[in-house]
Amino acid sequence: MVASLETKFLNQCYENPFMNASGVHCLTVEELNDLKDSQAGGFITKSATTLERAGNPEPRYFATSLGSINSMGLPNKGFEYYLEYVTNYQEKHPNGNVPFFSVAGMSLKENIKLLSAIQASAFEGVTELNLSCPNVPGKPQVGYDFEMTEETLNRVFQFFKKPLGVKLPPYFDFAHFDIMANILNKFPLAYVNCVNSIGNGLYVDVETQSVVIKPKNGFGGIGGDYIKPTALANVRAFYTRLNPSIKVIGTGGIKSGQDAFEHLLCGATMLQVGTALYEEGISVFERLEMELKEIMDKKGYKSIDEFRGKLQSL
Ligand code: RRO
Repeated sequence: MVASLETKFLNQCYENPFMNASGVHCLTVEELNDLKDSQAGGFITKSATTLERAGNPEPRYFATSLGSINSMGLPNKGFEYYLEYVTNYQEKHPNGNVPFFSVAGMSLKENIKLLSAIQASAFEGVTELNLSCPNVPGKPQVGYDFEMTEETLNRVFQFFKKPLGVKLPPYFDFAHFDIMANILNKFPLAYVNCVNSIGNGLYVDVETQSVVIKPKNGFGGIGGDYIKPTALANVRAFYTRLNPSIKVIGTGGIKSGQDAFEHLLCGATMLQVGTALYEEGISVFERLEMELKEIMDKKGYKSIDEFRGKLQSL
């Protein structure tokens, strides 16, 4: 195979565009080290809140034949745990790609506090602000509140000078793509990550006539095959609307080289894998790379840059 998957993202060079999606295989130092030792090009931590959280009651993740439903409820080891991991990593690998650091405050005030602490820290890597957690009872997603999104970014960019991306929920209407892109284009964002899970779906087990996860009477975020067309639409919609300086990370329904190729064609630069990583384990990255290279070889592409974003219209 001759194709190279090398990917430049924010002045860093990654061997390939694949990463875990935040939340999958990244809760503990052990899991993060598994990702470090895997074939993934990069990796990201579980979204952190100020204090450790146990998350929602179990069962809180369920795999179906077409994907997954989850209502984890933001379980995480707390901000300091992950800050220590990423800053230690940076010290030990001065020329390496440090992990992305995901944060998800439960309020504007908490987001400001978390990002201020990152700004004041030695961490030089990429921070992802999660504006789209669908699973905390009583806390609507910031990404669906346009005024709150703009206010948040206004406040954040008054002091935050390090590379910052946002994790967005899926949008379903051209009016919403336009409104959101107009807001995002006002800020020096490094990237947007499209998409988080489709919020508040419901899976029914006919056998037991029951829901399959315990929190929120079975409602939860949908991932996997179900969401690929929505993810591709969001990648494409933002790729074609955002300033070229704002990159797009594609997340949603990537479980084969073809899925990855489709996301890249729509304009994604990095690719994150959620449900498929959960189901297959970290060996998924090796398979995805092989499959993507095979497709590129067949089509005669030697690098991703030759086809990224070049989706044809009819
Ligand atoms: O922890 C979760 O329940 C969760 C989060 Br923070 C998120 O951003 N997306 C998701 O599907 N689950």
